[in-house]
Amino acid sequence: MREGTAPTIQRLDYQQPTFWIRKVDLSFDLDPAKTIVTSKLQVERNRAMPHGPLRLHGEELNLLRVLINGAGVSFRQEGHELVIDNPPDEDFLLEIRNTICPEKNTALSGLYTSGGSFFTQCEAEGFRRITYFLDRPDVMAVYTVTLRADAAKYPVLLSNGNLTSSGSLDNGRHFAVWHDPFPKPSYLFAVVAGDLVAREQRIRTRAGKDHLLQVYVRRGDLEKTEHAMNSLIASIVWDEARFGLPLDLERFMVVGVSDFNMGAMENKGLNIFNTAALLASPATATDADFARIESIVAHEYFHNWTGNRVTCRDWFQLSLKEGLTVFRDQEFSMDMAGTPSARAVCRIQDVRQLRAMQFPEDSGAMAHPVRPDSYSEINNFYTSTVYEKGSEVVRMYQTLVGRKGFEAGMKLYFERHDGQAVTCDDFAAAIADANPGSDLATRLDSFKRWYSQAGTPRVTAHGEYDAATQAFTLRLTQQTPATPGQTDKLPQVIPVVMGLLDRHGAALPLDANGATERVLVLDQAEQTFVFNGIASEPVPSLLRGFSAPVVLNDGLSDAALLVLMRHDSDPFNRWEASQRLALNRILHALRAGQPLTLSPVFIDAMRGVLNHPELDPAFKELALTLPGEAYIAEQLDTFDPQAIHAAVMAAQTQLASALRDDWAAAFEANQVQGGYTPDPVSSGKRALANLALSMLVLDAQATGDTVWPGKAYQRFKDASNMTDRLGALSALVNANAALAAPALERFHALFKDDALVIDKWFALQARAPEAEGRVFARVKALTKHADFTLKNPNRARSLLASLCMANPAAFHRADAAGYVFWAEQVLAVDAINPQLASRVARAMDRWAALAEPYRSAAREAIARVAAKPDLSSDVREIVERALA
Ligand code: 0A1
Ligand code: ZN
Repeated sequence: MREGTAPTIQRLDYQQPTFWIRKVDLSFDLDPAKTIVTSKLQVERNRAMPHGPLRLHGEELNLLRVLINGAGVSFRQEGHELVIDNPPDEDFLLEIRNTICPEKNTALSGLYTSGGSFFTQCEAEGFRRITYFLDRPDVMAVYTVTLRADAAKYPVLLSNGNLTSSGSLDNGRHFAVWHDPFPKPSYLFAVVAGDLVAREQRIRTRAGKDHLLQVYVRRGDLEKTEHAMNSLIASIVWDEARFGLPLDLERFMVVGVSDFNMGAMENKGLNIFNTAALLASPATATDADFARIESIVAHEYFHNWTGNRVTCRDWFQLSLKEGLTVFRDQEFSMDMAGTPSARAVCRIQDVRQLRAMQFPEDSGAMAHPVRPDSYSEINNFYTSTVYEKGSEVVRMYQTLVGRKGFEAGMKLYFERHDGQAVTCDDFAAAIADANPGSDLATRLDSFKRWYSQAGTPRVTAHGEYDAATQAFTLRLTQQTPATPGQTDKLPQVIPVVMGLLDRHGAALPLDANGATERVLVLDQAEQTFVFNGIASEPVPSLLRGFSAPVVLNDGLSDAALLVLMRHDSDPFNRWEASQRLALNRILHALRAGQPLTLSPVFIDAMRGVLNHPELDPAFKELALTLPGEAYIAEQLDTFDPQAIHAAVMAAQTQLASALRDDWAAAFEANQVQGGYTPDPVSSGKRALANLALSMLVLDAQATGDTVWPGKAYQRFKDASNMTDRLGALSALVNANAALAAPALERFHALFKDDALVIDKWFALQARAPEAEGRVFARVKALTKHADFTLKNPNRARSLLASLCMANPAAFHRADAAGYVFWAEQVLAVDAINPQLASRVARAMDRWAALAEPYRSAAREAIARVAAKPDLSSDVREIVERALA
């Protein structure tokens, strides 16, 4: 859709609709070139609102007729609206017929075809690309849907809810009628029609109800659905046990599609998944894929309550469902992981993701609050801030009221709002009202600043120990940096979970009862907390478990960080200390403009982690992985991507060489015997073995040794699962070993028929560490590869997002060729799929913090894109915010 001048929507302009639609009767005559949609709507005036015309949303529709109560009616089409100026005062039946062209719908919003089948995507505003409607989440209706299609080409016909009838029609066509008893907003509507097969499972839940679960995929993919089905069953069991939330449908369906803009979609009873977030087999999916699938299946299932039963009043409230549902899927993954250490690994991975994606967002051109104040294209606000920071906000509720208190708050939320479309304020009120007198309830107004203020708060800690009085005084200050459109920020409510350790690492009692952990509530710009009876100078362990989404500056010395890394009872802070030690070194070298040299103390500390007899391999792998380049950039006012990359590579090479024998021992010690399972213990071992192998091949590259590259190649060839195979291949490619080329060729030949694996093949090459422009040149060449296409979002992302968003040193080039490439690709994708284009466009979010010459060249490239007259509203909003 070309439409350069989409209006800006303001949160405070919200008004109820002037009409409600209570019942929807839809029928589809499915045909890829021309689908006929007939819609019968039961409409009633909203008496709470002043009289006005009925204005329905519609885009890319070919209107055939409009009837009210069976008779013709006068109407007009105004932009993207169908306006009926004088509808009846009493309830009426509105009938609309229109056609659409699914096979030309490359934007993948609305009804489209993929691999010869039909799929829909209606969130956020895709329903209006199917038929005219009040396409807003506060209009909730009960849907009955009739599908008619060619029986041979589309034997499976699905929609939301329960199948009420089906049968044959003339001319080789057939039909199915679906009824969904739950009122829902249009964004949760879905249709699927095609030649699909299903894995089925019948279950009886705790509540004693029987349900049919189905996972639909293309023929040939069925054996890759076992993990998704198991994940679904585990999610159902978990939600009932943890929050008392049962499955409310007799039939729950999940469908995979290869062309999809996001991970998956929670349509009521008919979740639709990107195949990348659904299909897994040991031979084709990595441990990380298995974990991601489990969490996305859970996420979509959990939306059935947090999103579908209770939905959003308007799209500014998106985090009401997304932040809460991410929190729920993160809790689920932790509970599934089991041991405290495996839980900590989950938490560390989530925080790493937040820091790599959300922190840069919060300090860039697109910074926005968890509940944004304005947008021109809502699809641009499915962001890491709304999702991941939103989840951290929900986690802080739980930290402030406790786990039981949070569960009570959730119960009250559903008691009050089941079947309604509500706001983030309603959620906050429910949690606070269920916990009167709590740290949350007494500060609710200031706590809600987490929804309204953008930017990552900076917390500074300063400790002072008085040996004479045995008192430790901790002074905490906070400040949130200015973000676009928000200069002055008020203090936020920051729960700081903390403990004190003595010099030897023993936990010190913090009060007369001997408690060794406390939650400090920082709610002022500056506050002091005094701990008495502290026998010796302590090392503070602050923000345990990452108890708030802030940047903490605690000024701890390396010696103190080493105490935490070795002894903290909080595994998150042990990991954090290891990262801080590495980060300090890298930042020191960058600030001094000197080459990086790792100190013997640091090397010994890392060796201590690697050889530790008790630490889990998964934890070791995380602690020994250096901080990401994007996170390092976040620590600097202006950053030079090439200098950061050089420093990280130097640290990696030194760590590879100094621990050579230890890596070799770790590689041998972490081989997993027996059949493949993606459990936390085996995947932790594989992760550490793969890290060790990559270090050994990197080191071999520097010394000229050929043994480890040879071993890596052998392992690549013999691997019995994708984690090991891809690990070995990455080790060769990342070190630019001579064997990388034959391995890549072999990999492609092996998996040429498996699109999801070929995506990995592209991504791996686009993410390889840059050296002398090789990676950039490779990516440019790969855009011409026979398997490359911009039409499939997974494939396009495998090259474009990998280069522009995940490989700063290959992208930010002194000759600006990366930016020229970015501009070309954004424009090319925009003509096909605006949502996808605007995601890639966001690679430039942080241009203003780049050092020269990158900064000026980046700005110029953005300006060139912005100068194009026919940009989509999606990309226009991104580039205009960047230049503002
Ligand atoms: N609600 C989905 C995410 C989603 C959003 C938009 C989409 O199309 C534009 C698709 C999916 C979720 O949170 O999983
Ligand atoms: Zn979601």
